[in-house]
Amino acid sequence: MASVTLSLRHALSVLTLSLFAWFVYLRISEHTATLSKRTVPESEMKFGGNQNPKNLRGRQHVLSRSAFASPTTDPETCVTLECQMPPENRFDCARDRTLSRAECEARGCCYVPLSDGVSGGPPWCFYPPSYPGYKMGPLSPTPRGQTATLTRSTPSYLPRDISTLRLEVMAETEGRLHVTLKDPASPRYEVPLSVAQSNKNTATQDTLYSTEFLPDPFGFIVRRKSNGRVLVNTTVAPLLFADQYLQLSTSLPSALVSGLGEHYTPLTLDINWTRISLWNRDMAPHSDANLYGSHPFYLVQEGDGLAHGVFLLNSNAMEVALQPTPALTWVAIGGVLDLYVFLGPDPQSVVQQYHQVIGYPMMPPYWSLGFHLCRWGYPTTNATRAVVQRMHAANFPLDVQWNDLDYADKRRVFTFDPQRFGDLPAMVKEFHQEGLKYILILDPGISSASPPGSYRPFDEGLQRGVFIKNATGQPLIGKVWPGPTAFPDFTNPETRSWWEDNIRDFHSKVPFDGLWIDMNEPASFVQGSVDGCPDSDLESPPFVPGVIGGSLSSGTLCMSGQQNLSSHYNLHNLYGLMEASATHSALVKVRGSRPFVLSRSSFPGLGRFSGHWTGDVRSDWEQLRYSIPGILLFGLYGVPLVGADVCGFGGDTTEELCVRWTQLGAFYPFMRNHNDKPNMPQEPYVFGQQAQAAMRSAVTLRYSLLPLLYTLFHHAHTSASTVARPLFLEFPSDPNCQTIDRQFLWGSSLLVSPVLEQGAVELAAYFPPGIWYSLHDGQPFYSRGQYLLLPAPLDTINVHVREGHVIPQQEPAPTTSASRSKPFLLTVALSEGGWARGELFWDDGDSLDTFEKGDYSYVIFIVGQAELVSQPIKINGALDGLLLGGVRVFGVPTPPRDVRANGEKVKDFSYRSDTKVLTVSGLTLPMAEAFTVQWTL
Ligand code: MIG
Repeated sequence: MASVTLSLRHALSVLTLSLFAWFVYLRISEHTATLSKRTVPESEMKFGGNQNPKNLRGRQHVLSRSAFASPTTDPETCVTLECQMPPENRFDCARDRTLSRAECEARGCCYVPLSDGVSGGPPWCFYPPSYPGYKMGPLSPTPRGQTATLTRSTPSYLPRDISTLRLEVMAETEGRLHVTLKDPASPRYEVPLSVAQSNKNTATQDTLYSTEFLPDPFGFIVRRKSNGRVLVNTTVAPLLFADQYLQLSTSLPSALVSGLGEHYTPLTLDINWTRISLWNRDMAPHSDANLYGSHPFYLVQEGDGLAHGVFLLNSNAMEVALQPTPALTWVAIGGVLDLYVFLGPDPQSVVQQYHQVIGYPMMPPYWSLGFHLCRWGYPTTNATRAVVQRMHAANFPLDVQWNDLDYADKRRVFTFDPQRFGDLPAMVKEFHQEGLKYILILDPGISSASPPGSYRPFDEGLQRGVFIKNATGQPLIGKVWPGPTAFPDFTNPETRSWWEDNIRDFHSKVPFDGLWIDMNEPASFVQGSVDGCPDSDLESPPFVPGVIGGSLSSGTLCMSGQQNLSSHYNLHNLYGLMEASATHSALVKVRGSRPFVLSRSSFPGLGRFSGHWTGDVRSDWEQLRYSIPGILLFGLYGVPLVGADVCGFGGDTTEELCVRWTQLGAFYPFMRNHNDKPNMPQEPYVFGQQAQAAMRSAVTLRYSLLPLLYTLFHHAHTSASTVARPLFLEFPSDPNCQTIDRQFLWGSSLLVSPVLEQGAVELAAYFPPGIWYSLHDGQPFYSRGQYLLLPAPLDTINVHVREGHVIPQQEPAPTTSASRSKPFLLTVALSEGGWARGELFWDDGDSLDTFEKGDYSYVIFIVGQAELVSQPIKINGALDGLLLGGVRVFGVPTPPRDVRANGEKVKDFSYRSDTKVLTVSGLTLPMAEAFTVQWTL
């Protein structure tokens, strides 16, 4: 025992010495730091202890705060010694601006410049472990969990600290922990998201997590029970909770972080001192910019196949900082801290647990999975008609024709130009007769400058008080396409009904099938309003996250704008979500069938009402490549109906790029070719014959796969699975899949490997272990978990079927209304042992709530021992008259002697011994009835 004590003492003194040596080194290196970007004022460059009284006071906390402080430090030097931590463990105490030593120390923080200090690296001003925080009172039980009071006796450096907080900890489900921190004295703004709460407080022995609380300063730790892993640890840095600055840091168990959109990033984020701002903004996608939507959710792959997620339900402007500790800091400039932790334990379960909170995605109409064609700059109805005709003439599938702003009279929504689009109603009816659908754009800005009596949406809106008001109570006027505009306040129930009235009225003239809600960040061409914005704490908060334009009102409305629920400062990020919700329910009431809404701006929960496109992507190869993580992330965010503008929006496309983009776009859950006004046309028919053929075959391939895609949407709608799926979600324990975002899956069965580089005619694609069959010809690849070089000439997109799966397909046709009655085809990809399984969800494709009402059919296909059996689990008439026309079986080892369907011999079959594919054609088996197809080996 004595020798143990002795050697421990020895170790401690060595530690003290080496810390001292490092301290000296750092102090010296300060002098060399003047060349770096954060210059140290001459007056600050002196040796000596930190005399800041706050820091001295902080000393008494050192022993209770174990994270980085050495318990052995000499009481006389500990103040400085506790600043001696590895740079990656520093948490920034100066997020708002660069501080001098004096300013930093006045905050009670450590100031230790780094000689290699580059802007964007470790902070020079950072919290000491002893930084005074909140003190936690005793935990007491509540019907929903536990609660405690937190008090801060030493003020932070922020204006208007909230010094008493109420902590609530709710074990809502086995895999979901909910922690809130609020002001018990006066209610603060909270996001109006009604959460699917579980009423019961899950018994702690049943949860996948355990929690620990550190009382002084307050912090909490969430562990994964199964392996003790710390998933959340907020004791690494102080909790700050002031009126306009809420900050919570946590360590991360791994550097594999995905989420925190909407940004132009890979699937997993760079955590090397990255700052990410969440603030909805009309901004063409590029790196380091806050884009159209905000999703304060991250998923962490823990490295061993397990994963967890965290959601901060807060709609204020936010900055999230990632650092290589690894750790993450949330900073929100308002609202409350309302945090969910999802325990998985696998990534797909994390996504499901998240969607249980934000809502499962809507079921899209079947036609919306077809090909959409749009551009800004179809000047007339006749030009629009001609596009459709040329698509037909060139034999391209097309389901939905769109118009952009061009249709509107003086660019005012709910009107159409009497000259150029005078016969718009007739055009839409013609499209309907051809089996097409029609969608037009609808911006939220309502023109406020038309003479009174000439534009009803504004006149009535004024009367009904539906617009966002400025600080003096007048409608706030910004500027968008029609000129000066007022902005509907969708948090006001009266606005929703006014919106619905306008949609009904316009729909009675132009029977559109869906609405495209653009500019709903909301975007404005003037900052704040045409009259500027008043001076206030809302307009200039103490801390502004790093947003494009530098100001919160840049490209949007004044923060002091008054809405029914709260200020625009609090509600800005919800604008698109609220508009989507109002538009969705208006379409339900007006059309009575399944709504289609496409929204640019987004927030958690958008997927319940709308799809999303990734905005104004440039027509270039890099943007093509980044569209994959873009759509995959929106799947995690609960918006599975998502795509990028095929062939790119900004700038002229090229033929090769447009072919490759059409091939990839054929596997976006939402596929629309859309183009900016000044650009060269990029409809598929404008290109050369070879390019057209390649595009046609990609779109046709998509149409043949729509029964699978629709079934995947059904699963997303009913069980929150993803449609376009990152490989790591499906193969969580395969380390090779952790960051793959140049390939993706449809559901669990199809692997899509597109060409993303100019001039490439082959690509290296990763195949997780198992057998993968080329969807094209059934050629098998037996992977040990390896890359394979795939040929990919211009006419080819590589798609592989995973062993063990049955893919429901249908003969393609020029529209989905035609393809839906064509014969089905089943593609069977046998496992090593000769098994496979698949499903088909089928309904009328357009009615409301068919699943909820039980008005659908569901068939399971099971294959084993050289027999395919269909099991109609539920039949409602939707499959009546539909036939199975053929079967392809991949991986049949030897030529079958005969093939039987429902016991009767089939003549029409063939077998290829090179690829081991059995093809059975000419079947006429009713899909609504159980059937068997056997092959005898
Ligand atoms: O300020 O409606 O992202 O798809 O074509 C541009 C015109 C407004 C932006 C959309 C884009 C659309 C365009 N809109």
